[in-house]
Amino acid sequence: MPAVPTTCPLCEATCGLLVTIDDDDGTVVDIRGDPDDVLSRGFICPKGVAVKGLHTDPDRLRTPMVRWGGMLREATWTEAYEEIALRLPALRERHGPDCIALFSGVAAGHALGPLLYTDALVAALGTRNVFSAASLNSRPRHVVSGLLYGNPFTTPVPDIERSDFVVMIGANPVVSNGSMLTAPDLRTKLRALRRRGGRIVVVDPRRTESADGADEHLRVRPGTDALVLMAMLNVLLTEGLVDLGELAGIVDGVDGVAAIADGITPERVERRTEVDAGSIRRITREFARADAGVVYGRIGASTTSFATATTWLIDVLNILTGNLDKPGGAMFPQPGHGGLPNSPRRGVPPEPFTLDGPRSRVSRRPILCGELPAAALAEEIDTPGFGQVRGLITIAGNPARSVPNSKRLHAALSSLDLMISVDTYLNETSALADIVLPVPSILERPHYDLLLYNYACRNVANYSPPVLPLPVGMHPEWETIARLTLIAAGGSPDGVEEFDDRLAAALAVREGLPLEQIGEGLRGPERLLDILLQSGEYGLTLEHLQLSPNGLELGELEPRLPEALLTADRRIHLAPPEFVAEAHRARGLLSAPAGEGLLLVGRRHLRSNNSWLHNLSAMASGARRCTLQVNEEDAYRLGLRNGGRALVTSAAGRLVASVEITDEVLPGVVSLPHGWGHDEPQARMRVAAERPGVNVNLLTDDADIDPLTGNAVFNGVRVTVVAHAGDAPDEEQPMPDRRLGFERRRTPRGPGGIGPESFGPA
Ligand SMILES: Nc1nc2c(c(=O)[nH]1)N[C@H]1C(S)=C(S)[C@@H](COP(=O)(O)OP(=O)(O)OC[C@H]3O[C@@H](n4cnc5c(=O)[nH]c(N)nc54)[C@H](O)[C@@H]3O)O[C@H]1N2
Ligand SMILES: Nc1nc2c(c(=O)[nH]1)N[C@H]1C(S)=C(S)[C@@H](COP(=O)(O)OP(=O)(O)OC[C@H]3O[C@@H](n4cnc5c(=O)[nH]c(N)nc54)[C@H](O)[C@@H]3O)O[C@H]1N2
Ligand code: SF4
Ligand SMILES: [Mo]
Repeated sequence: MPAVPTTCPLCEATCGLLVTIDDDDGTVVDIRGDPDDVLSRGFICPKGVAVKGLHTDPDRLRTPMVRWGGMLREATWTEAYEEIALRLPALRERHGPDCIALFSGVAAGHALGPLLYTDALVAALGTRNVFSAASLNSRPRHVVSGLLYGNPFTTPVPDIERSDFVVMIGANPVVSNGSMLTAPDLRTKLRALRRRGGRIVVVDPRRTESADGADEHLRVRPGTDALVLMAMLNVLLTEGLVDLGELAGIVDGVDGVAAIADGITPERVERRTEVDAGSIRRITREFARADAGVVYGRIGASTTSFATATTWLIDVLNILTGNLDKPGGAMFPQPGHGGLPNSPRRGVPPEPFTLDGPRSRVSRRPILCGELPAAALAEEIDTPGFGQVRGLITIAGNPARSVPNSKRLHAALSSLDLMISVDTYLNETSALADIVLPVPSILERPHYDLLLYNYACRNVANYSPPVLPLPVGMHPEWETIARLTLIAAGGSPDGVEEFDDRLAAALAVREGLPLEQIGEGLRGPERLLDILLQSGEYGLTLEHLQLSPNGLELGELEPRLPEALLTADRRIHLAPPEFVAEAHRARGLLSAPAGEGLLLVGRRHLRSNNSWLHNLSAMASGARRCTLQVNEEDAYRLGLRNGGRALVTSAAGRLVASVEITDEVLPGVVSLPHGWGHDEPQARMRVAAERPGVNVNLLTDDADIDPLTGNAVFNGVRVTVVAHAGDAPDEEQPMPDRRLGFERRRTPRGPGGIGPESFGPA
């Protein structure tokens, strides 16, 4: 039986999979890690195996659905497009182009169709109401890169395989498998780092699986990291530890940064951050003296009220210790494809990044990277006036569960005149749509990680053709988006080939390539990819990648400064006034009262993928995961019982969750994972609905954003918790999650959950 290599698109690690197909009937026999994969070398996590379950899931959509008489019913593609052609242009005619909004979910960043065709759809819609998961996730990162390096997508990535000191702020890569850091099997990579004498410090209010494996864990008060980082900066500056190294010739503004840290000593921030001053001092010295160190921040750094200040200060620390653009520090990958603003070898350089662009209609939120903050989606729908959103297209997302203030958003989505979703499932969002268009399974489409190779710990390129042929009656996702584009442009959905030819020609022109140089016989995303590969740094073609089915090694990360800088003068201005102001705002935490109640933070689990793997029993079985973690001290004070229920209330809403008492969270902190709440009656995720869990975004607030970037705030949300009558239903009984750390520090309570998850090559 042939084993076909492909790439797992479920998280950011881009692991190679080997899919064994039955010769006789073409069914998937099994999936294991690909030992020859250029990046993952055989590593796979349980989600990679679950690609088979996703492929065979009977709930996965295989035909379009159209709402007729209030009910979503199976329809033909022709019927679905007729319905769209009838309603979309008419709606726009009536209310103007901005009345149709588009939301791209995170899965759109892991699939060639949406990655390469959504821009054309946006252009055809002519709307400014464009939203994506980026503003739930990484907008502060984009803004910091934009002002420091001249481009929002120029992202420094920890060079984890050569580093000897890593400070992780609000990241849990042992579970998430890395974010804005494409590096399969981070657990082994972090272990190797320690084995070669390096050190890992985790800064997190929860004792996470990554903290368990680290040398040190600083249990920070949620939302106060900027103070810890300013105190580190203060130590660097007052103890003469600043050493810009190679960066000395290209960095300005050190004085501006020094002013921010002035007087913010570790001792001064200790009470507010709950991080011991002695530890901050010692760790800063160790970090500064390390041969190659890196501070790395992810979701816990970029989704608090002070996300910009935190993200900026992370880069400042890397720069002031000379660790930016240095092997073992924070480096800029050079992917195999061009067309990227971070590698404008040919083609048109990007527009200069600015924060002075347009703002949203209702709350004057910043429009950045061409997008409004997702936290403004509900208000743009439910606030009347010129430019009000009346129609929405969602692609590969579940905003009804992933965007703050779900109650408001649910009401807003339900009030739309037209909603179209392109998705694998009838999830809690697409279930509200009028027309739902399905997409091929992961095994039925080609793959190349256009986005994630920007974050890869090694430069690689890996193209995977479809493992299985497209089934009869299924359309490739790029064609679906192309058809929506054609309708939005006022035409018929039939001219896909001609549209695609035009798109390819335009891309070739933009990338400065002669048309005759484009791979003969190619169409769709493969042709566009071929163009981007040719315009890339290594002059690759799709054919090169086809000859290397396990991927092509392009080498270790190399220093790229100053070439990679796209600031007007090719220098790094370390202290833009906007960031200085944000840091001043964070300094205000020192004098502000700590406030009442508890602070809510999130968490991720190995067998979840935001909101959409819960429909596979292999992913959803075992210990309950959607529990409210509460420290023993708080539980005692509040009269909460393990396995009992708690009413959690925030400024935005309330919910009842089952309680898990644990010392994993600090006193004063509670934690609920996101992506649960599979209780939408119209959804079709039957396995997920059996253990729905609760939707944490009923508690998060769309009014609470990181002000400079509009990014959503998911961590450090103020809540009150009181005991709620009754026990959690039997199947809701919480049990501690399995520990995935390097060493186990305690035995889990309860009967289950013992034994590490199966990691490593099968
Ligand atoms: N298994 C699995 N993998 C995933 C996903 C998934 O759902 N499941 N999702 C994918 C996606 S979309 C992303 S963006 C990445 C995210 O990847 P990560 O950022 O590595 O994952 P998180 O678990 O969100 O880690 C955030 C950490 O921040 C901590 N935290 C919360 N508030 C604060 C704070 O104020 N300060 C500090 N210092 N820490 C804080 C939380 O306790 C948590 O441990 O994971 C990706 N990978
Ligand atoms: N409270 C809280 N909320 C959060 C977070 C948090 O930490 N805490 N994290 C935030 C973050 S970092 C993110 S990225 C978002 C994620 O939230 P969203 O961006 O809304 O994405 P998902 O919930 O992962 O849902 C992805 C959907 O895409 C579908 N899908 C999968 N593959 C494809 C494909 O190839 N094509 C199409 N068309 N559809 C596909 C899946 O079936 C699923 O329904 O959530 C955010 N929300
Ligand atoms: S870590 Fe797991 S989910 Fe992520 S790419 Fe690898 S196999 Fe897929
Ligand atoms: Mo994300």
